[in-house]
This record gives sequence, structure tokens and C-alpha cells, in this order.
Amino acid sequence: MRILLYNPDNGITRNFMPHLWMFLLRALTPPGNDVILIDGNAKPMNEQELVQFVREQEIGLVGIGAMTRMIAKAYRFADAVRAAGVPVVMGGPHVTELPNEALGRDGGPRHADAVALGEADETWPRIVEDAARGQLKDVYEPVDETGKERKPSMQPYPIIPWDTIDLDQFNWIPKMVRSLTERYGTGVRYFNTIPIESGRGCPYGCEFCTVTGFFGDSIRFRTNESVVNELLMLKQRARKERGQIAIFFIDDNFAINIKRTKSLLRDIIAADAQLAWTAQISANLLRDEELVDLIAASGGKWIFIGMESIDPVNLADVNKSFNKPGEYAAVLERLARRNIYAITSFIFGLDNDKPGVAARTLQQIEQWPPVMPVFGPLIPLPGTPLYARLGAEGRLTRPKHWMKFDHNKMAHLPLNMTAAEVQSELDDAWRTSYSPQSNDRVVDALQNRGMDDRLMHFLMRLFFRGIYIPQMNKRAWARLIAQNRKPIIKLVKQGVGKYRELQKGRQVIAARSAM
Ligand code: B12
Ligand code: SF4
Repeated sequence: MRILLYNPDNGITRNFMPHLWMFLLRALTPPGNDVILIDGNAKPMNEQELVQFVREQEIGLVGIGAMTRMIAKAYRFADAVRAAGVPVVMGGPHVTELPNEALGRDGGPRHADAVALGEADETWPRIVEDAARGQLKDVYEPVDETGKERKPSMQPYPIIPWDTIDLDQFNWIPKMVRSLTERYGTGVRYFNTIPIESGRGCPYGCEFCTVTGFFGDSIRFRTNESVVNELLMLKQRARKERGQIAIFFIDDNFAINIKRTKSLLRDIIAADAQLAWTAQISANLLRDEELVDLIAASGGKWIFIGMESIDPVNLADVNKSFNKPGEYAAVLERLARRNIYAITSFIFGLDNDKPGVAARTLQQIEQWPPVMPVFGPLIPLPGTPLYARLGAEGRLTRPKHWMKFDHNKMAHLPLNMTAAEVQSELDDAWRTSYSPQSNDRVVDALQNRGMDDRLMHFLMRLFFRGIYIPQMNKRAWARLIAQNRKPIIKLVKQGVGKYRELQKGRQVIAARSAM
């Protein structure tokens, strides 16, 4: 049977990282089936185009996975495919929380023939076999013979053939500058970020997060060997093709078991499997100096830290008191001393937030080593304790907010400010953080670091705007570059200086060998 796995985009911002679920399910598909993957972020399509593709390719089953914010689009695409007579199975965090919505059992229309609840590693082969026999069930649940929930073990873990996968569709380097970077610049043809999971589960249970409910508080890990082999495969590919591959360890809390994380990082170093990597680690786990040393030595470059708020009352409200704002600066300095930087994430609209929250947060950020801050509104995701609490308090203003995706729009009444005020605080935080003045300050703050570090920060700052400010056209990019001419000139000067130094060095060597 020919299967299509489809991941819709959100239509506003774009992801440049492949979605792991598709590659994982393909690797777990029983032999004899042919699996095609389409990510809407890389290949934008409308419903008609998808249906046409399904018809032309004689697809027998379409699998659609989506987060809550993409679910309305996912339903529209599923409806179109089902109308063309091809069965649809849906999976992922949203339908796991609300299977009845997808199955039309809550009074709305039916969008899927079947839903896969939770982790589908073990149910997927069954789904494929049932679909091939034309006997899809409504619901597939990961349970054992006695009907008890069973979380898939990550040992063994399937081999994802990253060495043969088309990476071009996720290349960060725009087509028009690729030949330039290859010939004159970094010498590389592509820059890709690849997701790798080394483990699943986080027991912390923050109130707004779906992870503890979805993956459970039982933490599972792959073997070090399997992770190291995946890294080696990617490293070899990058070397062979003159590309750059960075890794995003997508574990929700990569250092949740510090002993095991250290052992994995030691094995990565011993196998010479280092690639530049990013991971999500909560601030409390970054107190450990040895861990941070190993992060640096194994290729760790950026750590995503869910700081959420600089206000301990807010943190207590969302069950995240293990975050201690008083130690944020020390944690960030500990990282920066090793040339590791943080993507710090903040939520506005928490119950103790008041107007001025952006200015207060930005004031703190300015005292830290350079970070890449991201800001978002508190979003009540279905299935979370937050959603239940706000619902019980009658504070959900758009209880089915996912049915009309509105980029960064509030769906509840905050306590101490209005939704419009939260919105304007978010605008303020993003615009100030990524203004040309801030970019210039960061380039200056890093003047004792190498050219590569400064350039990386600057380029990332230009791209990070896109998380909040929708995709830009060529004109907007040109304006942005003009506005940032000050840091650009500084970087070009440094680059020219470095080039001259290199040339001089070469001439000296040539003169010596001629003597
Ligand atoms: C990596 C990641 C991202 C990446 C993007 C995705 C990518 N390219 O990989 C980035 C960093 C860009 C990102 C952004 C966001 N993310 Co995110 N992200 C993750 C993260 C950490 C890992 C995803 C992953 O690959 N997991 C591993 C795979 C194997 O698990 P999985 O996707 O769940 O798939 C399994 C099952 O769900 C199932 N399955 C999934 N799809 C399908 C489809 C079919 C047909 C079947 C049968 C089965 C199936 O099978 C898989 C194997 O078991 C998850 C948390 C997590 N641990 O999952 C959050 C998570 C998915 N993100 C979340 C959120 C909220 C966001 C943001 C909205 C955050 C924000 N406020 O901006 C944005 C939205 C981005 C957008 N596109 O609009 C939530 C989603 C909750 C929800 N109900 O939607 C999660 C669960 C984290 C959380 N805190 O709750 N994210
Ligand atoms: S620490 Fe992160 S992954 Fe774990 S429950 Fe809290 S927000 Fe979710």
C-alpha cells in the first residue's frame, strides 16, 4: 500500500526543521508499503493540490499529524482527502486530547476514519495492516494485553536513514545565496537542523504543558550507542556533502536524569560524534558545572530554557516553582563562559502579570549575557491542568480557540491586565529585543568572541524575529538589512581584518618555504 504522511503548516510562520514523527513512523512501517512524506512547511499545498497528489500517486492511506494550532487546517485537509474516498488516520498531541472532536463524536463533523492516541510507535504497524485490509478501527491506543496503558520503550529504536533523506527542502540557506556561500563564504551548501530524540517524558507537570500528560512521567531513554550512531551518520553526511548539520535534541528536558545525560555526552565525545547541538534543559538542572563542561565539549551551542517569568508568584501559579529567577543570571553566565548561549522563553498573561511586564523582563535580560529571548501569550492547551482551571473559573474566552487559529492571540481573561494589554506587551518585547539597537548591542557585547560567534548571533537574531513577526517578503528583508547596517558594517570590518591576517600568514609561510 502507498501511504502519505502529511504535516500541515500554520500558514503564518515557517518551521525549518523536519517533523520527527513522520520519519519515525516511516521507519516503523511494515515492509511492503511505500511511505511518502509531505511537510506543509517545506511544500505548501492547498486542499485541492493535496487531493490531486493523493489521486495521482494512488495513495491508499493518509496519516495526518498536527499540534493544536494547526488542527483546523489538518481537519480541512482530512475532510478533502476523505471526500475523495481515501481513509485518513490522525495522530499527535491534539487528537490525543480530543479524539471525539476528530471522530465527530462531540456533535461536530467527523474528520478522521481513525485516531492514534498518544505515542504511536507500537500501534502504527497495526494501523497500516488494518488499513490494508480495509478494517480500520476508530481508535488505536497504546495498551498491553490487559488493556493497561503501555508506553513504548525506546530500546530498540529504529534507524532513521538520515543519510539518504532529501534535506534540501529544509535548507536554512536561501536558494539565491547558496552558490555564494559555497564559493566565497562558509564553503557550505546547506545548513540543516535535524531533530533527534534521546529520551521521552518529563515528570515536572507545569500547569500549561501537555508533555507530562502525553508522554507520562515515566522517563525512557534510547541507548547511548543508538544516539551516537545517529550522530555519526549525520556527521559523515555533512562532511561528505560539504553541508552543516546542527542537531535539536527534542527531549522535553534533555538533562532530566543528569547522570544519564553526562554518560551520553561522554560517549558522544569519545566517539568523536560532535555536531553543534541545541536542547531544552530547565534552569534548575544547569547548576551542575560538570554537566555544562560536557555540554560544551560535546558540541552544545544553544540551550532552550523555559524561564516563563521573572516573577516567583507567577511561577508558583503554574506549578513551576523549581525555576528560581534569582539564579537565572548565574546560570546564563555559567553557560556563556563556555560559549554556550540560551534561548530564553517567557510567557506573558500569567495571573500575576501587570502592565509593564515587558519592560521589567527586558530590564533583567539586559543584565544577562546575550540571549535569544522569545515571548508568547499563555495558551490554554486542551488536556492541560491550566485549561481545566481556567474553564472552571469561567475565564476561557475562546474555549475552542484551535478551530480558528489566530497567531499569538489570547484565549482567556488574564487576571491583572486585559488581553489587549498582554498583546501590546508582547509586541513591545519582540520589537525591542530584536531592534537594530539591540542587535548592535549584542554584536558589541561579543567583541571578545570570535567572528563566527558574533555572526551566528546576528544572523539568528534576524531569523528569530520570524517566530513572532510573520514571514517577510524581499522588500521587508532589504529594509531590515538597511536598518541593521551598523552591526553589519562592524562584522564586515572584522571579517576583512581576519581575511587580511590570514593572507599575511600565508605569505609569511610561502616566503619561509621559498628560502
Ligand atoms: C520540536 C518541537 C517543536 C519545534 C517544531 C516542530 C518540529 N519541526 O519538530 C518548534 C521548536 C519549532 C516548536 C514550536 C512550537 N511548539 Co512544539 N514541540 C516540539 C517538541 C519538543 C518535540 C516534537 C517531537 O518531535 N516529538 C517527538 C515525536 C516522536 O513525538 P510526537 O510528535 O508527539 O509524535 C508521536 C505521537 O504523537 C504520534 N503521532 C504524531 N503525529 C502523528 C500522526 C499520525 C498519522 C499518527 C498515526 C501518529 C502520530 O506518533 C509519534 C510517535 O509516537 C514537542 C514536545 C514533545 N516532546 O513532543 C513540542 C510540542 C509539540 N510543541 C508544542 C507547542 C505548543 C509549540 C508552539 C505552539 C509553542 C509556541 N508557543 O510557539 C510552537 C508552534 C510551532 C508552529 N509550527 O506553529 C506543544 C503542542 C501541544 C499541542 N497540543 O499542540 C508540545 C507538545 C510541547 C508542549 N509544551 O506541550 N515545537
Ligand atoms: S519542565 Fe518543560 S516539558 Fe517539563 S512539564 Fe514543565 S514545561 Fe513541560
